[in-house]
Amino acid sequence: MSLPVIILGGGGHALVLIDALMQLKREIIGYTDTDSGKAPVLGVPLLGSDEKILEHDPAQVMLVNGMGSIESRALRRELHDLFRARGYRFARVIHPSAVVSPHARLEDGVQILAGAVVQPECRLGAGTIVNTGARVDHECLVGAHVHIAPGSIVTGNVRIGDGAHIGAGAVLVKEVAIGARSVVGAGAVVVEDVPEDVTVAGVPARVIRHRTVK
Ligand code: JB3
Repeated sequence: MSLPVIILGGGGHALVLIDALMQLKREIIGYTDTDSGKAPVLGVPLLGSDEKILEHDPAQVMLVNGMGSIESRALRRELHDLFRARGYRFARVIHPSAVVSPHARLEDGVQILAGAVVQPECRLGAGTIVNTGARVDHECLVGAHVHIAPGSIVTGNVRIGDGAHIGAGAVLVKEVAIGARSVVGAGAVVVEDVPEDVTVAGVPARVIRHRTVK
């Protein structure tokens, strides 16, 4: 029997997660948000701020991290670590239309959304998002809190470091490595390794910025 869930955040990413959880018939207690004036999301009520979670026994609920955007990537990881340290667990969310190999390994809190594909012998770290229609092909090693945005294609034997962002519609050719926290711009085609903490864009992808914000 799956435990009921609480969603952190009530924005666009949370909306998509709530829709998936409803299709999975998962009981949703509510969502938390820093904005106290938010309306219910698909009928799911706002519980209040994140402190409200502490009123629930960590053995009786699971959390779902609704922080999605590039601006809140660090916050997504911070909230995950904060609540894990307090004994809460993050549920995996796998949309019923996603295709996930039984030979893929998914850590806690991985989110695989509508129409996404994850092929065998992939490893996805804690909290990683494979967003709508994205594909992760065979034997990819993906770190924690990576966002693989809608429609992107990660081909075989690719490695992606913690906290990286793969923009919508990007293509990573086989065996490339993306450094931790780096950003691949939407529509880029990555044909060679990308270091840590940079932004790349274009076809073929080139470094356009060195990132200072982690
Ligand atoms: O690209 C796609 C398909 N989706 C994007 C997603 C991955 O990222 C989407 O288009 C957005 O760009 C983004 O969605 P996200 O992260 O839901 O962003 P936004 O719609 O701005 O909602 C963030 C919500 O989190 C807002 O309601 C904030 O008030 C709330 N928030 C901010 N800080 C917080 C906190 N909520 C909680 N519980 N705790 C916080 O510390």
